[in-house]
Amino acid sequence: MSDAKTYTLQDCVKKIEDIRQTFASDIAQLGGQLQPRAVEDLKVKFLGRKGLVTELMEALKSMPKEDKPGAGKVINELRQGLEKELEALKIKAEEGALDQHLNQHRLDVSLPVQVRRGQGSLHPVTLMRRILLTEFRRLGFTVYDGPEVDLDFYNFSALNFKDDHPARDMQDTFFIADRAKTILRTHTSNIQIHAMLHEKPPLRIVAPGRTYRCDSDLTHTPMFHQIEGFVVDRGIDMGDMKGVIDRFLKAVFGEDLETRLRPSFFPFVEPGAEFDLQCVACRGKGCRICKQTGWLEIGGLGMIHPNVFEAVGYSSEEYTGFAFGFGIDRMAMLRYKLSDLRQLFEGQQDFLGQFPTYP
Ligand code: 2U9
Repeated sequence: MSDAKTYTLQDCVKKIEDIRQTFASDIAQLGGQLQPRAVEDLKVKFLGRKGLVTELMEALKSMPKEDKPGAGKVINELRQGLEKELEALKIKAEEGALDQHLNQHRLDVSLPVQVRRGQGSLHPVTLMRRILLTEFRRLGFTVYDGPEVDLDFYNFSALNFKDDHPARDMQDTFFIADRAKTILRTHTSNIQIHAMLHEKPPLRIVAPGRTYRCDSDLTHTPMFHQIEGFVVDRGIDMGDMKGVIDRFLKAVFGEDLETRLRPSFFPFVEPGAEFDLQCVACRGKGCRICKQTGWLEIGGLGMIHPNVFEAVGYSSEEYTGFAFGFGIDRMAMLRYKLSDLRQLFEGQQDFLGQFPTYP
């Protein structure tokens, strides 16, 4: 809220009225055709992390002390009211969707049985992972796996995340109940820490897998897939890093596409950068997919931080290395021209059946 200083109980009540009206008109706009996804989108708009009610709760902090209890109470009532209404709408939408499905797929139990064994197909994320791994194996990388439930040390401390780093916050990381040091990994870097502790350089490793963050909206799912890789040896430099990224992106998306690096920060690398690929849809001309920039943001990379080497007992005087990471889901969306990330996790046969049986 830009006018946070002058925000009073009266403003708050007025804002609540506005939110209620917006909510009512959003529902009216949905009309009779209520879809579960539309209800989910409404939930994000009003109760999500950046939602209208959440924003109002934030404004509470800057209100005069005497107004806070009253405002807190009415905002809470609003939130509980919306939660209840959204829950009821969700049930209604799901029932509607089920009725619609049953109407479209009427089953005549008197028909003779048809034995139809579908051939099956691979999930787009599996296809994308296999394509990526094929290219990385060609470049001499070995594929490693590791635990999805792991200790803080392998996911954070060994990767140079300080104790108060925001990524450790409850909002980002799923903690396993009663065991604060046990978490669902937030990236696949933990695999590489395990690998470094078991092996000696030279290393050329890729680590694909499921990762978990406490995040859910149109472009984030609580579980997503990442692939990370790294090379550790004597004399590895940024030229090696740029070469590997450029080679594998060209091999996967097309030899005519350029790649570029932009400086960025990650605790486990120094220097760090993000890497972009020329837009696969418009080949760099500028379109809706690349937001007219001609470039797509793909992932991050950098030279492995000396503190990471120290944490696993490698000499940072003797060895250098580079590491990179990116999302497999996003890459699958680009490759298969998918518009909605959530389709990847809904298990709808109509959607999944469109993909091939091998890459
Ligand atoms: C070790 C040391 C360094 C892996 C890296 C990134 C940069 C990165 C994100 C991009 C989008 C993941 O899918 S995403 O959210 N990753 O930007 N990852 S360097 O660095 C490592 C890994 C392991 C031992």
